[in-house]
Amino acid sequence: MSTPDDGVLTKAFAARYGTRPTHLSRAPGRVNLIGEHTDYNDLPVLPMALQREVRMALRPRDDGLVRLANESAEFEPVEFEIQPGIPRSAPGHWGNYVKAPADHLAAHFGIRRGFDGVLVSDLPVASGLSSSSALVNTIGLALARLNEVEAGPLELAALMADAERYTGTRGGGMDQAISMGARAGHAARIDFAPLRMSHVPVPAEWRFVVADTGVRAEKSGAAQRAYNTRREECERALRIVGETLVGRGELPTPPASYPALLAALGFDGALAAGRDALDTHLLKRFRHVVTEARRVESAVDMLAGGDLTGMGELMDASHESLRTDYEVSSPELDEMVTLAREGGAVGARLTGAGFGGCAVALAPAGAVEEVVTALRERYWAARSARDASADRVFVAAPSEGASYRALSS
Ligand code: NG1
Repeated sequence: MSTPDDGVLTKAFAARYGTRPTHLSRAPGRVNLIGEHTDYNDLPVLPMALQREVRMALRPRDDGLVRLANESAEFEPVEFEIQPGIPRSAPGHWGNYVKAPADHLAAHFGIRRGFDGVLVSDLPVASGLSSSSALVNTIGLALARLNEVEAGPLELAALMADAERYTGTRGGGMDQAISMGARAGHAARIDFAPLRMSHVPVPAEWRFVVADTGVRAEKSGAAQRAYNTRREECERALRIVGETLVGRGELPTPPASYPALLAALGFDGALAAGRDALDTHLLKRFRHVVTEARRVESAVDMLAGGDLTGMGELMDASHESLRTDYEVSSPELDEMVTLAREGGAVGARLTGAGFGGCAVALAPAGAVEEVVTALRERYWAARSARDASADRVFVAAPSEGASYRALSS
């Protein structure tokens, strides 16, 4: 049976292509609860999928053409032929997120069959809620299924993380993994290299509030450069710490990854080695990454044990570390986090890469309305009424990962 959403999409599809769509592909956005800028260092994260998502009605074609229209007038239709080495659209063009999975699946699985599609999304763009990975997953899942590529959710998620790098951001794999593999009612601890996922139920009386600052952190501009720079700094810090440890005879060979360093030295040993080996700037980046990984481990215990206050404290500490050591917060994110706490949240932090986008706050069910009202009235009422729509601040529902299914005719 079609949901009302499917009905709208089916109509739009028929109006554009003069026939009915046969399938629906969808993938949710995510909010990361804790573990920021750890994924590309192969250290764990703790996100959950959102009730907001990208949905696409489609009909497979017999040739290799992809034709895709976006219900939002902001995004012009895209059309291209599936092949390895698909020419890119201009930097920042949404078509690159459609071409990315097609290019990657063509190169690795030789897929050749395209589709006609119409797509809608209720995820805000460039807000740290992974609208880009939800789009990549929606397209990638559809292309994999209609070309009969045999890959389970985790394998597909890893492929999509590689695919998204086509767009120019050297991202980690968190977003694609949670969007592809999430379980309703659960957050997930995700580990990398190799990708692993373990589902943790979200206590029934906990509420995560997502609040958009309205400041876009475009992954094609300055935010992309700042993100890629952070990643290089982390690699450099690891290399210097490793070489210093080897030079002193404390390790036989430099650790190849952050998990290897932590396995050899533990959290405190790694922090001490960083203090000895790094200059002030690199030490800040290194300290954030190592302490954030430790916070993720504790947060999994807090979630599993229902320790709301403990989880709130970890979220506060994460924000502080992102603000002062990793330097990816902004005045608007800091304001949102402060207002959330003043409104009754037990903890709050920026979520996603930072530089703008959203904050996430934790509150007990009984206090959540006050937190939401505080953020709407104290943050958004101070700004233009046009921007202050109710969906700028919403309560996240831990949702199911991506799916692909036939539409009833
Ligand atoms: P956002 O801000 O949602 O695009 C980015 C990366 C993640 C992760 C976070 C920081 C992509 C697609 N996503 O998320 O992998 O590194 O920043 O924790 O690059």
